[in-house]
Amino acid sequence: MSTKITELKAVEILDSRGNPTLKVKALLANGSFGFASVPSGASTGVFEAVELRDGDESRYGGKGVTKAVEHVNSILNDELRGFDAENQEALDTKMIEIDGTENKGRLGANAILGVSLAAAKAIAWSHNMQLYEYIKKLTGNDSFSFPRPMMNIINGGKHADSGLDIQEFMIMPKKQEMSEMVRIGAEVFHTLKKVLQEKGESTGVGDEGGFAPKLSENKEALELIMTAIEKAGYTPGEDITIALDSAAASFYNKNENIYEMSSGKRSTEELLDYYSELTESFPIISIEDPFDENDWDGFIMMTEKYGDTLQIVGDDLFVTNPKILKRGIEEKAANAVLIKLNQIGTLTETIQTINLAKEADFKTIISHRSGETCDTTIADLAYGSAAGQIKTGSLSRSERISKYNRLLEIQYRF
Ligand code: 2PG
Ligand code: MG
Repeated sequence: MSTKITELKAVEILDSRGNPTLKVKALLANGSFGFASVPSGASTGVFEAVELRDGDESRYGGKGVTKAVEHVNSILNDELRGFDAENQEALDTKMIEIDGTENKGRLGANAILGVSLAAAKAIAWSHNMQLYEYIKKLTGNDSFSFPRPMMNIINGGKHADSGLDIQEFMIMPKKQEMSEMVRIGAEVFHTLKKVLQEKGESTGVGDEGGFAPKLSENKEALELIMTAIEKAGYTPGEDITIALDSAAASFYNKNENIYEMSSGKRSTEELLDYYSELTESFPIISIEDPFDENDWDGFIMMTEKYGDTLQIVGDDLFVTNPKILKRGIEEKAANAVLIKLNQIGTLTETIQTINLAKEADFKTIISHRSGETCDTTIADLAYGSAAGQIKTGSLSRSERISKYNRLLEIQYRF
């Protein structure tokens, strides 16, 4: 039976922050279909593909996505009806051509990504494959692997009003089995809640489900996490290591070329010293976006100095864009890349970036956005592409847990 597209349909739904996003359905001639919901960031990189929003202040404060929905239901549905979805690369290339811009700004990367993923899921179903099996085939990989998670248990930056400059304080349990890592993460999360309660701190959570206590210094957050790890019965550094996402663009003053933190202003060099202090005091193995995305010198300096022992991750820096990553590889501006489907807007380009990174011995981390739905595509992407790591939030809120649960289902062959 044919795998030609018979219908593409999008609707406007809400994400985990209560903001509109798209859910897309792709229907094939053989009766198979796939659904995909599109995530949305808050600390977005300047060079990300365009997330098309209506800008009509009378609906959702301008955040509606009816234009992007309409682009799926009219332009993409008309142009792609009869197109064989079997060839993911041809489909994604065709959408890029129809859009006609460098940054997917006409149709919207949110519209294009929704179709790209819904079609991939429909094809996987057509072949009676799990999505991760299909993704493995697309990546040309020869094995699956469970990702080591980065679990964001204290939220700062643009994801909470905790007052912390660093956006994400993450724990990384060290175990072979996914279910063990999820269990350890949940145990530490619950212990941290008790630690915060005992100190009279808030246990409300931020956008990614981590706690958002009002703290003034990043070190305080790290100390609380160390206490929670120990109280939960684990040894920091041995059983669990720490990863940070500074999302430094959010505290960078472009005009003065200075990082404005709650503990004072820092130049690039001073910020680098601050990170070195943190890594000496805590078992930190990974720092994401330690500098602003335009501060390439900072990234290069850090990679040269600490790249042998520390994972330095480009998120806003590379925006999952193979062209920008290529520059990063040539200039040795990091040694790892964060992978977000909606930063680039198609499955094909996302896979190109993953493969490019792997060829250059860069580590890859598949990531959620701070605005999510319960769509679990990234769990399959992490396992099927053997990316090595996944960043999908804390151990609370269903839009975060859904990805961990999907990985558990994969482990249990459920
Ligand atoms: C990040 C992400 C996800 P956002 O900076 O890595 O944690 O945040 O989706 O807001 O860009
Ligand atoms: Mg980031």
